[in-house]
Amino acid sequence: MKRPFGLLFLLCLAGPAFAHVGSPDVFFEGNAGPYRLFVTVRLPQVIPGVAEIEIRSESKDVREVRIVPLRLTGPGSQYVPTPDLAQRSEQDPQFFTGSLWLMEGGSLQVRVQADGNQGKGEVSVPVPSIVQRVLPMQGGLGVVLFALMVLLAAGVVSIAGAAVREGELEPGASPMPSQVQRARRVMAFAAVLVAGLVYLGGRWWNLEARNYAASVYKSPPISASLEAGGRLVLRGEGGRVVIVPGRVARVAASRKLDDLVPDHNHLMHLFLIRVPSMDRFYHLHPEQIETGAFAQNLPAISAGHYQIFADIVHRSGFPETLVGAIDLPDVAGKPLAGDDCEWSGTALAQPPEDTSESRLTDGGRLVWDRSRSLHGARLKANVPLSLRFRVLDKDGQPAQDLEPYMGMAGHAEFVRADCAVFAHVHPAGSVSMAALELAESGLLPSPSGAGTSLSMAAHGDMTMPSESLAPQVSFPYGFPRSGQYRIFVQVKRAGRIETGVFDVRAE
Ligand SMILES: [Cu+2]
Repeated sequence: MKRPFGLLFLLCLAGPAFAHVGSPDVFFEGNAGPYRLFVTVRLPQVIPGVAEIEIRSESKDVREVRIVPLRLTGPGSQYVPTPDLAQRSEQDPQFFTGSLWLMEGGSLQVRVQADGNQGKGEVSVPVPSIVQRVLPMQGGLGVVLFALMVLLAAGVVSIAGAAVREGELEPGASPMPSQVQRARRVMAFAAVLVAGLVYLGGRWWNLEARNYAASVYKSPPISASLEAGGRLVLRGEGGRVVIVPGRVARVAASRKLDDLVPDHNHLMHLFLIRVPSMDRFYHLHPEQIETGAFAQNLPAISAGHYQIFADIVHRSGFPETLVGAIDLPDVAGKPLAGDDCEWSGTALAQPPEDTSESRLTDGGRLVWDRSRSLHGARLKANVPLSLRFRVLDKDGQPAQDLEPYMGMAGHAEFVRADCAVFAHVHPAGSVSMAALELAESGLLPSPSGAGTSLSMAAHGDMTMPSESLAPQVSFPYGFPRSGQYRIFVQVKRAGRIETGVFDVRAE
């Protein structure tokens, strides 16, 4: 009976979770009608599982918040179930929390409805739902279940024996030796039957466990090769996502990248980072040359080992980051064009040093308002933050020439020193902008016309690129785990794309 005992345990087979890369929680800042909300969605490790939702209202006039999960696109996305009431904190009336069951993987959204003195408002936060790992069975539960199984098996065998031996006896009579004999044979048969059932049950359990383990999301790989003339060719596949976990987890067959939609103007955002020093950084936008294949004429690049992160978004609104690496020689390259940009500078300091200022090419500076971002002096992992950066011109004055870069006030990439975390974040948060557009298209416009979530200040006003933006940009994000991070913050000033770089340790 040792084997069935072992069968009762699900092994912890998988490593950490990936959605950007190693950063599965969703951070969002936007407007629900008249109310500005900061929404954090902490994803469960397993699906089905419970997501924890935290909502902070900027103003005091939100009385009630309701939340509900539903699909982002396709069947089910139009029919909104009855939302749950979020709990309002007693100590902090601007803070609301709630738990939501996520029943399936794939591209979901969390609808947030706020009600208060200024009427109702609604916003929708896209949530890529993935299986992060297989949870092991708790030891105590395993022992209890094993004991119950032994009791049940022994009970079945002894009941079968007793039925044959004593079922037809008159009260007070003893069983005949022939009945005892028959009972023994029946008990032996029942024992074999029960053992067979336990064995088959174990097989079924293991199959389920294996299927589930196969649905654990891993960042899909991308391979890169350098062709003559400095042309980089990339080939990738999508990751596997459980669509409907049930008796047997169904894993989506969408391994092909044949359903991509542009995310802030481009099908792919490609990041090349020289590692381990992180002293070279390129944000490029390759063209699709065939299904799953992209090509990019490289700018001048100095030789080294480069980490590749490539952001894409599927038609369903499900974002993925493809991960790879390539050793590059010195590439003469072509001049940068369009939205492409590069940065080169100092290597990551060892031991790690925090920085809060970064020089820009024209002598201006990007300054991280750390006092606003940090709770206390130290930056803690897993705490939702609004990281705010001020843009100063070369005279130290707030820059007046900030303009939208790919439709937004800024773009930030958070990279852990070992590349185990990569997140491409915007003023609206860690959500994919293409998914956010899908989420908003499902919302009814508010009567005032000011209803949808994207404030133009946060988003950057695409209709008036000539008008300059406020000289600051903020990013809602939480460092998913402790470690040394480099943050690349990108803004556009007077037609020039500028990158500021910040180093920080999260604890
Ligand atoms: Cu971006």
